[in-house]
Amino acid sequence: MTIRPILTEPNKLLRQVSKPVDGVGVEEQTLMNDMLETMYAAPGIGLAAIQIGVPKRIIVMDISADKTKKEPRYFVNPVIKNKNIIKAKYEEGCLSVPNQFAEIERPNSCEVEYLDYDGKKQLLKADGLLATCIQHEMDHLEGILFIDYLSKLKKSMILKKLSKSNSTRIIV
Ligand code: GNR
Ligand code: NI
Repeated sequence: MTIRPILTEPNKLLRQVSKPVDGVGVEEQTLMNDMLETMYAAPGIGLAAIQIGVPKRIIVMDISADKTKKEPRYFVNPVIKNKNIIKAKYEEGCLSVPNQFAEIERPNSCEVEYLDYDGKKQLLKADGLLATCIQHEMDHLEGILFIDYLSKLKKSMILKKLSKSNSTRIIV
């Protein structure tokens, strides 16, 4: 397994719409292994392939609080089948928007159809953090970041902070 660099905003690739894969083969499984290792190392609770520069509709996730018991989840070609009309607010962050957080409102539960690590079709009913995370990751597949839901002012403040910390990183 290999840890790969995570792309951060602003980066055009993060705005690309990812393409469905033909199925789950060794190539996709290797990518998922690398994505999971990259996510754990970050650390994060989810990662979309585009965040490491691969425009494929593949997501990995682990929302388990106890990091000694890993509960990896793999979603290939995920499709949201149902969204609750009831919404919930969560404080979201993103590895591609480092150290920035904001409350985002999304449907509080959803159903998602996808292929798992073995290419088997699955249907999952998600709520709470899992539902939030799935929707956050599915947005990445469409080139959407959580900051896109904020007011112009809040979004520009975050982008300004990011560009400042980016230039600091280069100096140090
Ligand atoms: O690590 C992450 N935490 C998180 C917290 C609240 C809502 C969504 C997330 S996903 C994020 C990792 C990430 O950027 N995935 O794309
Ligand atoms: Ni993200």
